[in-house]
Amino acid sequence: MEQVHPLVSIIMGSDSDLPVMEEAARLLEEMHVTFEIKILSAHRTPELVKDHVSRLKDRGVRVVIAGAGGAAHLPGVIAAYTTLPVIGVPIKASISIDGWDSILSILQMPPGIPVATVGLNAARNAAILALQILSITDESYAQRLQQYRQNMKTKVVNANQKIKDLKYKYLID
Ligand code: RP5
Repeated sequence: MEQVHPLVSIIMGSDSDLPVMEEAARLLEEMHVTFEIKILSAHRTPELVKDHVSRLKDRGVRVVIAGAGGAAHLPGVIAAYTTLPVIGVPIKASISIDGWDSILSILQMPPGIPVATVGLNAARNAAILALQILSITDESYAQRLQQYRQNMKTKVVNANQKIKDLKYKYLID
């Protein structure tokens, strides 16, 4: 591993978000991307958020993935303290109104401080997007993404074979 610093910072509002956000960590691990994981809350530890996020760029971090549930202001607050791209993951927390509170508070940032928002609980997509951003300057990540896509393609092709194996009498192929 070349980098000794994290390229991606994964931040979430509570340890209750971890089961969802671990999907991002697993993908980054699989793709050999260095990362850190921090639990920081925009309303419970606001000064820690400011302190951590304002140092990210100098520490070599290139992309932030931020997940939160409920009235999820954490990704927006992080975006306010850095010019690094922030990818927001809305999380369906236990207090959630079906996830909509989180989706809308991350997605509907007022003009000027955007958060690139993925789908509900879609932490893996956030990690893929982070990898795509990193691959602008490092072709090796693009190659790993191509392999990842190739693996997905193989799975779909194999799934079609399973349908053929069902051997319906009236199925026209
Ligand atoms: C948010 O409130 C967190 O991101 C979490 O999704 C939600 C609930 O937090 P806990 O009460 O489980 O700590 O700040």
